Amino acid sequence: MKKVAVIMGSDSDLPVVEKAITTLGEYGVPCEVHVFSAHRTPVEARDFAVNARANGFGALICAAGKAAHLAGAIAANTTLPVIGIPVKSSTLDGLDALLSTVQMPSGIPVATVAIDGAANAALLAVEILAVSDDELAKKLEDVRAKNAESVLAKDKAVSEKYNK
Ligand code: RP5
Repeated sequence: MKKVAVIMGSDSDLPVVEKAITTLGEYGVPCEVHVFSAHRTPVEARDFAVNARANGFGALICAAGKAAHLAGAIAANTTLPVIGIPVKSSTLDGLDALLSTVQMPSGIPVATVAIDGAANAALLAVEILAVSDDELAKKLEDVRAKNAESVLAKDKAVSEKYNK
């Protein structure tokens, strides 16, 4: 199976990013975790992106806050799918990171999830790998079905209380 990289701009992003790591683990997807910064370690970030396909990665998750250029800088150096997590680490509550991550110029896409949306970033990476992995696709379907059951149970409880 291809690996997923989980890259963050600073170790201060780890509390948000951990949800992506645990979610990938729940699906049995191997991942590598790194701290690379588009601004503080641009050479290492570039080198990782350039070599990622040859190193067995199938998708790259990039989390950063403030003037969040990490996902874009990684995407500029690979044709692997890049998923950006804007991190709420600033006085602007993550809106700065959201706009920096999502507003990519044509030709260099970054699939941007919600501010602090680490779980969805991991699920999107799993979905990308599942395009060519039927077992993984089945796991995704099973979890969706289980989640739907839990919401239906909540509907039942609320209906019983209020719809008499
Ligand atoms: C960004 O600046 C990082 O991704 C982090 O969200 C934010 C603050 O970084 P630190 O100053 O805590 O290292 O580059």
